[in-house]
Amino acid sequence: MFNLLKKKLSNFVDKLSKKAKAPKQEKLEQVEQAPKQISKQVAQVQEPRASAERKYKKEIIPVEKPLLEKREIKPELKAPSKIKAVFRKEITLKESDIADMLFELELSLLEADVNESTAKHFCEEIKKRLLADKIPAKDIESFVKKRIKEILRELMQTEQMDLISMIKSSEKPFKILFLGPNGAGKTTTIAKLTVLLREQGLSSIWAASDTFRAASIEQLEEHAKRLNVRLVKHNYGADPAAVAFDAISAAKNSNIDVVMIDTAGRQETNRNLIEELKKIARVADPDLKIFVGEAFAGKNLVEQAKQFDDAIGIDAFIITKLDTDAKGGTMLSLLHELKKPVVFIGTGQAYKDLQPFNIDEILERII
Ligand SMILES: Nc1nc2c(ncn2[C@@H]2O[C@H](COP(=O)(O)OP(=O)(O)O)[C@@H](O)[C@H]2O)c(=O)[nH]1
Ligand SMILES: [Mg+2]
Repeated sequence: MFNLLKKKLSNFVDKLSKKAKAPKQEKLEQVEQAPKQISKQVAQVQEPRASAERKYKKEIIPVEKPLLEKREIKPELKAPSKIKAVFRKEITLKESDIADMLFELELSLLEADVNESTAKHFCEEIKKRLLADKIPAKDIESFVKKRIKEILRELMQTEQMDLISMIKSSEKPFKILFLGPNGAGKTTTIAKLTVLLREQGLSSIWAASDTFRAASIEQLEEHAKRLNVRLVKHNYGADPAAVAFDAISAAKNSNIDVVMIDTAGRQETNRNLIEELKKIARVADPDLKIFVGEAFAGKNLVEQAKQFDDAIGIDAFIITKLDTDAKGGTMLSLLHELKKPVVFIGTGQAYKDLQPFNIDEILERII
């Protein structure tokens, strides 16, 4: 009886709170959820393999915290160092004091998707520098932790890139070519970046230069409709470079600030794709070539980014899907091996989910 009453009451409260929701709020939510819905619709029409891939990716459930616990990273002082620490203000560490700690550090880097060669290099460098450090005897643990982060930050340092001032100070139109594997988030990122630039008073036009993948043009068209952005498109199978060329001409004629060129990717890089992208780059002569990759793609992504860089040249990265359980170590490998700035990170499927990159937040997830 009591349970029945409780259930009725909760249904009633539910109904009330639904009614009370302001219509404006609902509209806002609809717009914010748009990329998610569009991707859903697109997935339904895409070829079976692609939608199977998509389904697999959707099953990666976003979590608040990383799934793996952080490993304990602290030096284990052996007897001689311990004795020294009692009598001196500063001590130097011995290799045996930090061997276990470096092992744990290497494991946590690997678990966070940092690739093997980068993880090894980081640990070697940290070892070299820690052994040379004079460490305050009272504060060994916190000093070492701080120092490790400092060294990592330094090893991954790239030049800063302020995309907005770069666009504002360049000749119009500013042309951005988006590159990267299939499903990495290029199309969604274009929509997100358009919203972000619009807030800065910058207008955009899109080139639907992914003429390869089923439903890619419709996906971009849906976003264009919702965001009221001009889109230049040809048919499937058309020359992607010609689409880019037309979008640039349209931007010049209409005094539009930015041209964003969406391109096709493949899971595996192949010659045709590289040749196609090279041609787009030749014809469009972009001011910026952004490689879009997923945070959990790991080693493959670094290899693919290197191939793209060799063939076409990459200026910057946008790393997506940091809202999933990915710790973001892929980014450390990319930064270290390719030395290009990360201009933004993707943190969800809504238009607002594009944020500036902060290396400390990523390091905080890992160590
Ligand atoms: N969770 C999450 N999903 C994203 C993010 N960026 C893109 N996606 C999703 O990833 C899927 C593929 O994106 P899409 O833009 O079509 O990739 P493209 O093939 O590189 O153009 C879509 O379902 C997007 O909604 C992100 O930052 N977080
Ligand atoms: Mg796409």
